[in-house]
This record gives sequence, structure tokens and C-alpha cells, in this order.
Amino acid sequence: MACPADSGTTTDSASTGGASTSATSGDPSGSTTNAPTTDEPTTTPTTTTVDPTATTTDPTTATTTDPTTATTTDPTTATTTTDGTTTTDGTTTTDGTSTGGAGVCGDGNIEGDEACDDSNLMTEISPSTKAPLMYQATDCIDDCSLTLSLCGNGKMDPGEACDDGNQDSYDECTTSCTVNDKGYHAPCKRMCNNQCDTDVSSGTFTGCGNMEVPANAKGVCYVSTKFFAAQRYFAEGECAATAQVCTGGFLCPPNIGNYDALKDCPAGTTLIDRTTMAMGLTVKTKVCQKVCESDSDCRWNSFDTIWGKSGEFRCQATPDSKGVKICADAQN
Ligand SMILES: [Ca+2]
Ligand SMILES: [Ca+2]
Ligand SMILES: [Ca+2]
Repeated sequence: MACPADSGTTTDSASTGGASTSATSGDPSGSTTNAPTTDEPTTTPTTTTVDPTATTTDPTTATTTDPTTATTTDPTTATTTTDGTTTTDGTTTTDGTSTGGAGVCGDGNIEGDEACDDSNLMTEISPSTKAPLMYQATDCIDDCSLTLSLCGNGKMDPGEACDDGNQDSYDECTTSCTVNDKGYHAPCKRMCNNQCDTDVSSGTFTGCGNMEVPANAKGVCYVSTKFFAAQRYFAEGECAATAQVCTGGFLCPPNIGNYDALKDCPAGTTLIDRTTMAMGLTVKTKVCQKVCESDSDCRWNSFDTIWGKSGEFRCQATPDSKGVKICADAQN
């Protein structure tokens, strides 16, 4: 069973910064092609007509007749054709149909902007039992945007937001080659004076400094536990915000935040609502968790020292997320 359960409300699916490597921006506002000005009748057609060469197979060199917007510097920005249709690869024919371009992920052929294609739509799990996690040369992330074995080689490869070549996920670049924004889903540590008690919001957290914690919730760093009653797997620890209430007796862990009052989560996260029952206790927990589109939005490659193996953070709709895809460890 995957991580927390039951999402109540959902926020919009705006992606949080940093981890997203999606190259499929379809936002028309990303276009830099100027539309002809219509409120200046004295303007001659030659100065307002969009140059057909604006469409190019290389988004980084898309040009327009307006020198102030001649260059698109963001390679993820979609180019706009003269007929106003938008494509992510710029290869649009005169009749508006797309050709080639992004390719078909999972067909075994590396096409378009694919970094790799190993004939499946899954992110391989490293068999390594110690860091660094190792992958086969052809192992390819779920959306074909990144070759797993190239992350950690110290240089930027296609699909990587960063690569500092080390095994430290707590610095600016995680071992999944995603930017560590120290927000939701960031790697974290929880330090307690003696032994951490059952109040998961206790102790001192490091790594979650940029997390926006909603009212009625508390910031937490979920870390792996390995005792019989609560085997939970969070590779390297995971920043989240939570509210929890327990009924059923003195064994209850302390309440956290205000469960009933927590209604919304920050943009880029969704509210997961789950109930667990054990030993006569009923624990209701709400958690804000990061929304994602593919594994490349999550930390897919994390080594957990508690369990001594690879984490399995994956972008997935869990049994309790009501169809919303979140970054969750598949081992929970
Ligand atoms: Ca392909
Ligand atoms: Ca694969
Ligand atoms: Ca690399």
C-alpha cells in the first residue's frame, strides 16, 4: 500500500518549483510570438506579419520579427506557429498537424526530445544495497526524460535539473538530480534529544526550511521507522505538513495541529486524508503531499540508511489519493 490515504480536497495541479523537468508546457502564454497589432491602422502589414521562420525545430532559436522578443531562452517554452497553434517541439506542418516531435515513450525508440527509451513506462528500481545506487545503462525514467545511470556523474545530462556528482541529498542538488527546494517532499532529518517519541512533529527538523505550513497543520519530517507496529518507509526523510487526531485510549500519540480545521493545502500539494485503526486506536491523519506528473517530479533515487536500500518514491495515484498523482513511496 502506498503512503497516506484518502485525499479530501484537491488543490490545483500547479507544480512546485525545482523538481519539475517537464518539457511539455502547453501554456500559450509561453509563446513569445507577437500577435499583429490591431489598434494601429497606420501600421503596414510588413511590420506586423509574423515571420514564418518563427517556427523552428529548435525552441531555443525561435525568432520573431520583433527583435525585442527574438530569442526564446527557455527550452521548455513552447513555440507558436503563425496560425496560432502551439506545439512543444515546434515541428508543426502548415495544416496544423504535428509530426514526430516528442516521440512515443515506451516504444523502444529514442525520438524527439526523449533522453532514453527502454520500452517501458516505469522507473527502474536500483538493486543496490548501499549508496551510490546503480542502474543499468539503459534504465530510463518513466516519461523517457532522463537516463537513470547518468544521474550522479557530475555533469548535466538531458532531463537533469542539476548534477553535483555527490551522494548528499541535503545540499542544493538531490541524488535524483532534482533541485532541493527544501519544501514539500524535500529530503530531511529529524533530530531528538534522546529518543523521538510518538509525536512526529517533535524534535528538530533540518531540510524543510522553505516549506509553507498551512494554518492548523504542523511541519513534519517523516522518517523511516522499523518497529513492528509502524513500519513506514520514507527514504531519507520527507518534508510534509500534517494534522492528526487519535481516539481510543492512553496509547494514542499526541494530537497534531487541528485535524478538523485543516481544509486546504498549499499550491502544488494536495490534501490526503487517511484513517488507520490498530490496537483499539483510531488515528485520523491529514497530510499535504506533493502533486506530480511523472517520476521526474519526485525524488526517485534515494538511499535510506534505516532500511539499507533504495527508496521507491514514485509519482502515483495511491489507493487514497482519489486519482491525484502524488510523490509517494511505493513500499508503504
Ligand atoms: Ca520513444
Ligand atoms: Ca524504464
Ligand atoms: Ca548527469
